[in-house]
Amino acid sequence: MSKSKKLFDVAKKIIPSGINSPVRYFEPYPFFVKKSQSSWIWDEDGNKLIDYIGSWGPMILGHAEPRILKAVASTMKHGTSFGAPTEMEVRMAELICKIVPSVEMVRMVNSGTEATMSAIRLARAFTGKEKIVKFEGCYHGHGDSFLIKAGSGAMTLGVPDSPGVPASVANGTLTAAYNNLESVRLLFDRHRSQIAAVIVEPVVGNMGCVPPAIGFLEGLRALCNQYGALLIFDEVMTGFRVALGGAQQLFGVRPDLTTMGKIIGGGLPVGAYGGRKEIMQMVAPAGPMYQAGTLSGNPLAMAAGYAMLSVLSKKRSLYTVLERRGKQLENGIRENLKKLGLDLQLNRVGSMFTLFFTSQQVVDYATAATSDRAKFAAYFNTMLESGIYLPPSQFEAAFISTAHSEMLIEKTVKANRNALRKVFSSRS
Ligand code: KE4
Repeated sequence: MSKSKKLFDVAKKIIPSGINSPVRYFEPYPFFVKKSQSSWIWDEDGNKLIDYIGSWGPMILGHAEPRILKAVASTMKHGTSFGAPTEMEVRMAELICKIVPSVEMVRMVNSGTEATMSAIRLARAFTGKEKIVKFEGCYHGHGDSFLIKAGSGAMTLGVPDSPGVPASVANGTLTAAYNNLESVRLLFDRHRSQIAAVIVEPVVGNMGCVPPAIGFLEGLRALCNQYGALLIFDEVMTGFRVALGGAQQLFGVRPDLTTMGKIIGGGLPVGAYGGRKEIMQMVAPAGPMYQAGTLSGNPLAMAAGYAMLSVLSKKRSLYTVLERRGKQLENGIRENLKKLGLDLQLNRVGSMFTLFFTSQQVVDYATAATSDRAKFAAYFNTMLESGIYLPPSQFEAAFISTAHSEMLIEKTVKANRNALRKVFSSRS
């Protein structure tokens, strides 16, 4: 029996499904990771895999990046947590405000979920209104207000509306269709003075990768201005990923608040929310809106995050490399689809991508949901057997890092061709 299987058999008795986050699960059981380096991870049985998950986004520079490891190692000698302010928190806030176009003031938290929960509480406090608009298939963490037609693991498991969320909370969340401004306009017409904020993944990762249609983000900005609602860009995944300044830099649309996570922590638990100073000044103790956290701004997390953002901000050419690798992978997969006569959909924005097993162009939840999950599962397992680790769910984005060389991308393209041939050869 494999070591991963042995670990899984113990784990599933004492941890729900044996894993600490649903998206990590796949049949018959997930492998357990022993170590990582660059674009590689090794499981407990010595299998070496090219990793396109990268901890679900943070590992944009690859695993065990020396400058990040050094920053954490040198920091931990002086202690691991103080619960009091440190210089590194100031330097981190300065760097975030310098990098992210719309952020004038920022508060550190410990996860993307904390960031989005805090951002909507702040929007409600600032506007005095109660309802929020989210988009079907978008995922903003597991806060009660967001588990309404949610994406990511909730969509994968078929529980987009989780039990345990009180109706009183669910009623405060209105849902619209992504890339459909008319569906948002209708909600504003009906609930005009009650909507505090629209929260959106400016490039969706949690239905799989879905880019914004031309004019969509600009349209949301205009509607929020018209009706006095705040526009919140959830850049937990896109922040520092699709551009150094995130999707708001890439598409030139300024939200009122931005939520951040993943890359910002360099692999350690960090989230953040920030935006216009007049809004952020409402956050306690400067203002009345309460939000707190024992480990917010933790020294080790700040050291890792600051090292990560410093590397990204000092070497902007890294984004050119990410785009080049993404284009190489896209061209290779499109060539495979053409040669095999397959009508599948590849969506990519920079180093985020998803191959959808459907012939429909994927622009929202409804079109993403037309994907053939059984075929995707067969593809995922075949790629895994070839040493390529992709997200186990059709409704997740995969990620390229700067550590993914041209040679590794070429190897991935070859594995993609063989996997597609195998999955569709049994077409009967
Ligand atoms: P966390 O609480 O997992 O740090 O962040 C929540 C979150 C918020 N907003 C966006 C756009 C996100 O993508 C996420 C988390 N993404 C998932 C992957 N789809 C994290 C992986 C997991 O749930 O284990």
